[in-house]
Amino acid sequence: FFAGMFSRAPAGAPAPVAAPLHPLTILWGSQTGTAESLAKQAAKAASQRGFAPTIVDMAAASPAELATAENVLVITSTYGDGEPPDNAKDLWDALRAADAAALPAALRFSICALGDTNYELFCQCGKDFDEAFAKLGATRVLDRVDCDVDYDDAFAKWLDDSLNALGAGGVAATPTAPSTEAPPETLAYGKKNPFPAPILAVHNLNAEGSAKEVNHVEFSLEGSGLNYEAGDALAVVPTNDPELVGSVLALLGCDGEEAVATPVGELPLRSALTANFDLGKPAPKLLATLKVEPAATLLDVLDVLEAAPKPLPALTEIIANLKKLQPRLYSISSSPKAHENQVHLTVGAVRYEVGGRARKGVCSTFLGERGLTAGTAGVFVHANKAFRPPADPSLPMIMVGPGTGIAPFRAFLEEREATAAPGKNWLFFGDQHAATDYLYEDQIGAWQKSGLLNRVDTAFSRDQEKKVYVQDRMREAGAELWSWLSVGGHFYVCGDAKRMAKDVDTALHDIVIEHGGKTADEAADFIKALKADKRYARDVY
Ligand code: 2AM
Repeated sequence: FFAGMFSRAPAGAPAPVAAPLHPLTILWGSQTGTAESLAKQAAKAASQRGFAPTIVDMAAASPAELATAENVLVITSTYGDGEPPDNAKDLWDALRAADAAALPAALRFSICALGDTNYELFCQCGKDFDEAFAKLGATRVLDRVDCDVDYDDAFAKWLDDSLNALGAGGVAATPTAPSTEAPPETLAYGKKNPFPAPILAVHNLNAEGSAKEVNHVEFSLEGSGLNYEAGDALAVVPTNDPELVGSVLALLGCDGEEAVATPVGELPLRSALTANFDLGKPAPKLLATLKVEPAATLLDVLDVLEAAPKPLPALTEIIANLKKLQPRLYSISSSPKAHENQVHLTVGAVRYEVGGRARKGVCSTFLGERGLTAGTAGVFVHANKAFRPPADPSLPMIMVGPGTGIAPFRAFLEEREATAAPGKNWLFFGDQHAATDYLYEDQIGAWQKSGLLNRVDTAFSRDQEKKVYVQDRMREAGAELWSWLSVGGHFYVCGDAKRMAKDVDTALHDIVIEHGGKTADEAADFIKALKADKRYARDVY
């Protein structure tokens, strides 16, 4: 533990020859920037502990280079359907290829996987890398750690354990700088201290008769010191539906006044269930505590409490097995240059019925139903540096954003309007029906009139017998799409990762083949290069 102390020179002694620094490669795979920022944190901690860290974007890593590394930390997220982040895809493919070259046993690695237990293929990308590294012969120095959305503690422990494991054999700790009297810190607004943002407006963007409910939500950031850019996401701290809280209390046989322990101290049970605990998908340890077999029909904590044999275990035991209520991330739909001190979201309300009970998406219905009465919601900005309008304002922008996927493109277009960017703009939008689901129709129409939007293609899937999707519109306009790409255009996709983004990607490949006169392999290389040039960016979920 104090290994570093021994290498430190006693006061007054001549300075020792510096111990050689341990090289450390920190590989990150990130879709929304979390893994990237954790890689930076890891580098900082590692250099304080005698490593010479290099942060490597997986998009820039090849198996051959990797084979020359000695110590490797891998931090990667998973998104959509157990898929690697876009910047990790090529390395993931290469390491899992049937003919992948072996990695040396001298390559020692430790993997931190980021994920969300609400998804079936939890942390799949991290698991895949772990398996591939081991199979190719590298040496795992620590069991992989899979982090849920509440990753801070698990990540910190993984990092500490990993550096210990990799540094075994005596790493020289660099002496820490002498501490000066630190002024009392006022905690800035951010993840650890969300800003209670006034909710200025909430309105439904769909017309009466729509099957959808998408709300436009406006927050004030005045006085918060929070800044964002078009392309960033906003994290919103929701509260649980009071009716659901009431049903849970009833099953627990509690009136809500009982004091319980929460991550932020002792609170009355009702407040804790409202603001601190996740009443959604139950943790496996809650099922075990309540002696309930896992089943696909158990969607939330209330289902499990209902299914549990009675009498239930003690309240403290149940509470100890609840997950922490997490903030939800939404792509921001405004430009700060168009709305000073404001941030806007475009939030699709999640509602469905299972087992005779109406189910509600926690944050989407919190904002839609109770946003205005709550008056404020805790928010912080989640930067997404990989999703930005072109750095060169004269380059064309092609945006594919069906449904709530329109959100960041409203922000991009507002940004381009506010900065009088000369580049051409093309929007693909789709939804069920033109009459009820054309989100931001007025604003889009005004931009077509003003010339900001050079082209808009809509795909209203259910307005005719045969379904029409955005990728169909792309194919129809393939020649022009190719011409925009060949003059340096940027291509953006936002929305559903599971189907839409995949189909759009396929359409893009087909267009490059057909109109760019390329073979399938050449088209794949062209699109890889687009990604590497940051001209193909996706915000998909
Ligand atoms: P659908 O629900 O009528 O099938 C936004 O939700 C729009 O995306 C809807 O019009 C929806 O159509 C459409 N959509 C569904 N699956 C899609 C896919 N694989 N690719 C593109 N759009 C899709």
